[in-house]
Amino acid sequence: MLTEINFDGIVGPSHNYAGLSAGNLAATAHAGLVSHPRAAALQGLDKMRANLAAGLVQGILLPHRRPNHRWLGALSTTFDDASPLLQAQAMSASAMWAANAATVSPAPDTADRRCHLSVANLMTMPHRSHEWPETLAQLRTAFSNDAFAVHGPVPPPFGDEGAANHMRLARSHDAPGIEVFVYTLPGGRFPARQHPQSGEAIARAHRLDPGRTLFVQQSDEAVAAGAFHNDVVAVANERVLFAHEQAFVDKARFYADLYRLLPEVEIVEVPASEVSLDDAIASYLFNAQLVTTAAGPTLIVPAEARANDAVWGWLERHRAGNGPIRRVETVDVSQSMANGGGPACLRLRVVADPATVDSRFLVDDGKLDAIGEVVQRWWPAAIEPNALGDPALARDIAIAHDRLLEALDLSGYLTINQY
Ligand code: SUG
Repeated sequence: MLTEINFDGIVGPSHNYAGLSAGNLAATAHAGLVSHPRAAALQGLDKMRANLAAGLVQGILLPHRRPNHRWLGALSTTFDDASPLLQAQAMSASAMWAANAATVSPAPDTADRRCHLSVANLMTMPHRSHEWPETLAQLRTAFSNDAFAVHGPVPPPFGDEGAANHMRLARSHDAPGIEVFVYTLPGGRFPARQHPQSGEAIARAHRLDPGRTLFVQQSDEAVAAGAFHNDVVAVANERVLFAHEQAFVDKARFYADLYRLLPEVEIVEVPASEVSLDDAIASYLFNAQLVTTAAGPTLIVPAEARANDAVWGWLERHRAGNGPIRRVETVDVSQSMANGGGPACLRLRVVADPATVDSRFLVDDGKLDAIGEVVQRWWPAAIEPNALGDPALARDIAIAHDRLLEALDLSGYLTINQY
């Protein structure tokens, strides 16, 4: 049976605050702070436990091997000889934000009725541009069943940041959907990471019906205010679109297209007069997991949303007014939030039959406990910003990674060498 599975990225042992993502205001503001990889990974595991308790099917994606010696080799250097910036880029734990791993089109939307996944090239940010080969290896392992088609990345210079800029609306997860590709255009204050050509290429690769596929431009003011991905200002689930008033350039046309293609759509728009773009971005109200549970549509927001009076007030009024979002849950992912990654960034949604997924990538409470034990034992408690180039730290991180893969019986998964 087709169901939504959330695959969360396990926070890797090298989690740090190097301030590498221009336009990501949280990451820039926290550059140089001491990070806490162990706490970060445990926060992520607790979020997954809460999802399991809510009756959701939960999967994982693995942290990547760090430092990335292959990438440094392709740049004709080594970890010891590299500049501090290259060392930080090679050490990045940014693969934890699984929403940037790939774009996913579930089987009911595709001409061949397979679930298609395209790995994201993440080419705009150097520290993320070397994620895709290892992500692709994981996707090819997790989704090797014929029910899936896994694609390589869109070639540069077309930037693609995966599901963070893609939304799907449908009567129910297992019904044919409307797929929405949100893009940004260059020329603004911050880099435009999602180019329109990427979404167009992915829609072709996934064999989507052009009549049920929309391409929508994110507003420049949202990018300028720090919405470096669409999922910072909008999220969709089944019939519900939850978005900030200023998220899109031409919302009238977008909404009209949605009403035409999916008459039962419910658009929940938050007006700027009630929650400013700045409040929305600082609190990550929209970087929530909007999920279907027995209690109805549930919004899983970061604790920062509760701490913001304008945001929490809006959510309370929405619930009191019987709006489509029936429940709001908060989670503590503060270690990830400080790098600009909320609950939605940490997960990749895949609508599929869980029986067709490699079971090593699916978790229950027992497996989360086992992962927690590895994290407690092997993940560094803290990383000082100036320790990122320390060879002893690099060694410890590699050992921690080995221990996790052993615990999950995934030591042998293939890494694709694209260099
Ligand atoms: O790409 N942060 C990530 C955050 C990604 C959030 N994902 C979604 N919105 N779906 C990024 O900007 C910070 C790393 C650093 O600066 O060291 C970072 O890469």
